[in-house]
Amino acid sequence: MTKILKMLASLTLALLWLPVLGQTGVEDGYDLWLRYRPLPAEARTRMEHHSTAVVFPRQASPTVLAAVDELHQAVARMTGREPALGHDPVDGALVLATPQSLPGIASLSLPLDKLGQEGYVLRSVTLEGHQVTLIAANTDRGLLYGSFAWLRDVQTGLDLARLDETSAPKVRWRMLDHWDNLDRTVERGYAGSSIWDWWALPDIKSARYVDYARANASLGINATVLNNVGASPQILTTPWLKKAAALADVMRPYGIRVFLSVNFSTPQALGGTSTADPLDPAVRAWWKAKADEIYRLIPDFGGFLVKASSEGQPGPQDYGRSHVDGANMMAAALAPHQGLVIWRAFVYSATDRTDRAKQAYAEFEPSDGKFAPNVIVQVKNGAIDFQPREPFHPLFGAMPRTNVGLEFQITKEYLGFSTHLVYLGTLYQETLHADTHVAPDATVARVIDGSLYADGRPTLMAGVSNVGSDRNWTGSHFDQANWYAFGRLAWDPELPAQSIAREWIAQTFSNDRQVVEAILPMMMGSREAVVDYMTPLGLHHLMATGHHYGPGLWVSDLARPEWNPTYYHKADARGVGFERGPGGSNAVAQYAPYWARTWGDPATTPPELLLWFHHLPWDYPMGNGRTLWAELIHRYDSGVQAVVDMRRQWDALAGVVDPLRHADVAARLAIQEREARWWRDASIAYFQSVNHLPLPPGTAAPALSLEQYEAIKFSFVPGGGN
Ligand code: BDP
Repeated sequence: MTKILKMLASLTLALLWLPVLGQTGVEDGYDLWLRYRPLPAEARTRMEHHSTAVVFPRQASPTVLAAVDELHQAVARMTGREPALGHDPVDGALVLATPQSLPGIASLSLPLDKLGQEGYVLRSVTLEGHQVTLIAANTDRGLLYGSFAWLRDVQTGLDLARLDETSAPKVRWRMLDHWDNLDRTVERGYAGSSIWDWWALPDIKSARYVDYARANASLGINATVLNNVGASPQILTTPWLKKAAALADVMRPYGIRVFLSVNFSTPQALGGTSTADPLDPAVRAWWKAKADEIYRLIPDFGGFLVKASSEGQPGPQDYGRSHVDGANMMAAALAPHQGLVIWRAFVYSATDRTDRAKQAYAEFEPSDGKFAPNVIVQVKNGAIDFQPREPFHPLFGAMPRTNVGLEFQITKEYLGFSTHLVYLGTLYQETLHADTHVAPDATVARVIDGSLYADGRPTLMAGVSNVGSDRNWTGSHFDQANWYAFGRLAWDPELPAQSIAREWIAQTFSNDRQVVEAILPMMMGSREAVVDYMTPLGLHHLMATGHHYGPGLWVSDLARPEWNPTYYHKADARGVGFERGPGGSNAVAQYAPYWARTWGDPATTPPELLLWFHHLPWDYPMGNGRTLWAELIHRYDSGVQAVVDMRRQWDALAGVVDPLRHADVAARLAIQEREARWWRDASIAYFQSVNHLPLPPGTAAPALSLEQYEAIKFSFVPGGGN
C-alpha cells in the first residue's frame, strides 16, 4: 500500500464508502448515476490513457481527498486498474490543482476569474512537459465538482483527449429540503422512512450518509435542510443539535452545509419564554443565544428554514406581527454568524375568502424591500401547490428588492408518488424558462439566479427531497432522475431538460445508443402524460383528501373551502374552470401586464392553462374543431394512451436493461396504467354527473359508476395526510 493510499484509508470518509461500493455487483439502484461499471474493452483502453494517475496537492484537505478517492475508485472500477496516486504531473494523469497548489497553471490562461468559489475548468493540456487532464479551480470545492464533472464526461462517452469545459454554478444555494420528521416518518415521502437514523445519531453514522453526500456533490447540491418544515421544537434542543452536528461533519468534506427547519414558537414550546412574539426582548435574546449555541456545535451551519403562519404552523401573525417582523428577528440572531433565514411564502388563510392563488402575493408583495439582507423568501414554483401543471408564481419578478428563492417539489406528492414514471426535468424547465415580462428577458431562471438584478444577492433553488431509506434511495429507479435533474438545474437553470435526461440515462442505465434513444422519449413525454390523465387543460388540485392519492373531484364537504376539489374546478351544468380573469378573481392582475392581458382572455390563454384561468361552457369551441368537453375527454384518453405506449417501449427493453431494475419499472408502469385509467374514468364519470352530456362517439364509458369511484377509500397511504 502506498503512503497516500494509507492516508486515504485512514480517513473515515474513505473507509465509510469503500465497503458499500464493494457490495454492489447487482444493479439494485443503490449506486445511482455513480455506477462506474467496467467499460467495454475499446473505451477502457481509451480511458486508460487519460487516467494513469491522480495527481493532487500535497496539503490536501478532506474535500480534495474525497475527490481523489472518488476518482481513484471510479477509475479502478471502470478500467480494472488502479491509477497511481501522486503529487507531480505524469503523462496521462488527472491533475487537480488550484493556483495556490500549483502556481504553474497561471501560464495556461485559464478563466479562473470566472469560476468563483465553486466553478471548475476541465482541460486537456501540456503541464511541465506532460500531457494531462487538468481539473483546475480556485477552491477545493471547485476541484471536487470538477472531478465529478470529469466522471460524468467519462460515463457519457465524451472525448477525453480534447476536454475544454468551464463551469460555475449560477445559483448560490442549491438545496434539498427534507420533510423528514424526528420519528423517521417523512411527510410526502414515498421512499421508505427517513434516511436519517435520528435515534442512533450522533454515535452511529450510517455509511449511507457519505453516499448521500457524494450523490449531491456530484450534482453540485451544496445545502441540505435535515428536517420537515412542519418542524418539531425538539430539533433545537442540545441532544438533537448534536445529531445534526454529526451529519454536518459527514457533509462538510462534500461542500454541503446543513440547515434546520425551525418551529416559530420554539422558545415558548421548550419553556424558555412565555411568548414567541418576535418583538419581545426575551424572545429575541432566546434566539440569539440559540444561534450562538448552534454555531459552537456546527461552525458552518447554514441557517433556518421557516414555515410560519402557514397551514396551522405558529408564526408572527399569532402575535399580531408581520412576516417581516418574524423573519428579521431570526435574521438578526443569525447575522453575526453569516447565517441565513429562508422564509417560506406558502401561505393562505383559513379566513381569507379571496382566491387562494392570490393570497401569497397579496401577503408578501407589499413587503418588498423590508426583509433583512440575510433573508431569502422561498416561493413555490406555482401559486397553489406543486400541481402537475401550474403557471409560474406571480411573486417571481414582483419583489425586486427582496431575495426570492424558488422551491420545487422533487417528491411526487401530486404526480403519482414514486409509482408513476414522471420525469420532472420538463416541469422544472417550463417554470424556469417562463418569461415573467416584468423586464426584458426576465425569465424565472434569471430572477432566481439573480442575473436580472446583478447585485450579488444570495440566490436559492430548493427542492423537496424524494430521498428515503429505500435501497434505491427514491422509491423507484426513475425517480432518481428527478433528484438528478433538480441538482443539475440548480447548478445551471438554463440546462435543457432533454440533455439532462440523456446524461442521466447514460450514467444510470447504459450509454448504449439504443437504450438512450428508447428511454429518452418515455421520460420526455411522461410529464405531459400525467397532466393529461389527472388534470388536463389547467385543472388542478383534484386529488383525494389528505393523502392526495387518486382522484377526489367530487369532494365538497371539507371545513375549509379551498381544501375541496370542487373549489378548484367549479364544474356545474353550464361549464367548468376557475375564473381568474378580470370578470372573476382577477388573479391575472398579479402578473405583468403582458400576462394579465394574455391570460385574462380565454381566446389568448393557451389550452394547457385554460381552466386554470377561466370558467368556460362545456361547448366552448377549442379552435381545433372540438368542444371543451370533447377536448377534455381527448386529453384524458391521450394521457392513458401515453402510459400504454411507455409500457410497450419499456417491455421492448427486456433483456437489454438489467433484470432487477427492468422488472421493477415494468411493475410500476402496470400500476401507472391502471391508475391512469382510474383517473380518467373517475373524472369523466364525475363531470358527466354534473353536465349530463353524452360521450363523444367512439369514447369508452368509465368502467365503474361515480358512486363506486367515490366509495374507494384508503388507509395507511405513504407520505402522511391520512
Ligand atoms: C403541501 C403538502 C403539505 C406540506 C405543504 C408545505 O401537502 O404536506 O406541508 O405543502 O409545503 O404540498 O408546507
